[in-house]
Amino acid sequence: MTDSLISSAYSQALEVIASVEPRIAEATRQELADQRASLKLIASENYASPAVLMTMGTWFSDKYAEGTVGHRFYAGCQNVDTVESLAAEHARELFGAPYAYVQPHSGIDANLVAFWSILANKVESPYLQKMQAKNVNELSEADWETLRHEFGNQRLLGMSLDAGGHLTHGFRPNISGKMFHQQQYGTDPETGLLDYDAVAAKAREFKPLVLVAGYSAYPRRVNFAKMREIADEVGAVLMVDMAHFAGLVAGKVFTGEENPVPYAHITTTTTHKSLRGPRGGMVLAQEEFAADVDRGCPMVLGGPLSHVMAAKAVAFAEARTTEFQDYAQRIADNAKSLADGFLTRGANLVTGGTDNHLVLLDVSSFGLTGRQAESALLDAGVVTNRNSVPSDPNGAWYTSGVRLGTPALTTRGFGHDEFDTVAELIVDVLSNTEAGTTKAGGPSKASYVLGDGVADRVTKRSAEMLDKHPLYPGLVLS
Ligand code: DSN
Repeated sequence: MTDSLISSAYSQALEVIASVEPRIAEATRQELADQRASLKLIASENYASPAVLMTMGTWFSDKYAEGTVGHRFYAGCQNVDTVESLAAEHARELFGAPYAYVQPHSGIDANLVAFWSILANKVESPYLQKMQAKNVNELSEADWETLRHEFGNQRLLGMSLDAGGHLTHGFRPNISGKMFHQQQYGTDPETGLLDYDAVAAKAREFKPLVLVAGYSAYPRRVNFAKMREIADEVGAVLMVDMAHFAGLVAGKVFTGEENPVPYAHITTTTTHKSLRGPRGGMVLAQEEFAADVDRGCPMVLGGPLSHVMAAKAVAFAEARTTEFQDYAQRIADNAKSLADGFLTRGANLVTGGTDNHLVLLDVSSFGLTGRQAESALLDAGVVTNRNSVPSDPNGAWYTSGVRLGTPALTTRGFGHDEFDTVAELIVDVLSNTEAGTTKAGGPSKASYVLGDGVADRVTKRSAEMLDKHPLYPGLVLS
């Protein structure tokens, strides 16, 4: 697609929007301008292609399609069937998965579908036998009570939030920590690395039904063969949440034992992070779980977003190219450059480095909380998110870390030298930020004072790099 086509398509679309609600058209223009002008380092964000973005803006948005391909609760789903089948087919091929479910609206939804399907598949219950025989109406009150008891009494073991796991991996306040009896595994207190022997010991003692692997803020690769061995030893289902690194799997950077798909019973993901598709989720599964995952909508999810499933198909088509594989490799190479840039300037990184797409910077040596660091960086046009570090003394709200990822700026074309400069700029901001005080004069975990002139000099250096690597080059809005 040529630049002029994209420019005129978006310019005209914004005119149509402006004719109804000009403030939304204006906010949309401003969002592009802001994204173009900032260093986006949020590890879970990216820039989808114009083809992916445009696919989401169509009349597929208007169609209800609860159910699954060829088995809908609404008439007139023939084109949605085409879209969903194609997206699932691309996903199966891309990841080498026996089965793909492309309906989840987000990663959390995908995880809920996975939990549902594991419970439905593994828990012995009269409800399930009758449901499978399509005799749900025959369930007695006692059957339902048994089901509630059995579903509610299962165990899940996942990585703790402060070690890098996700809220849905059994964090107590999250629904996953309430629907299961849960325990969490952490990382080695000295190295910050996963200790497979410790995970195995915990699994042997706790005997979970579900062992969850995968992470949102762990800067290292995981050996999924070892995780599967642990799951098999204790009779657990291995569920892997690869939301953060799906692009590195699709791009064949994570292969062999670092590719979760052949080892996990169920793999979940988002489609918009390193995979660079539309916002959404997906479940990949071994055949034994397929029928239950397929009941995700309407058992767990609302109606599928057909326009987003269409965009997933487009994104998966992009991800099967050699260009995408090159992109995925550059994500990992750039993360190393970023990490080295910090280490040579004396900053502390959780685990001492990275071998995936993210680094976790411990900002306590700058005398700051994660919240203060995140805010000061934003003042200088560097967009990050604060994040807990293992055993974080500042908890999950203020935190002691900042998580930084390379997928988005790698899409813009940043390379080794630019990521080294990004580390330099971040260290400049943090070294010149002081923790503030509360109104009462005590130490504050939120307020901060950024030194004079720092934001200006960092923004200027960033702009030089951003101008060299424009976002959506050729897209000019009239
Ligand atoms: N919000 C995603 C992330 O930033 O990692 C996960 O929920």
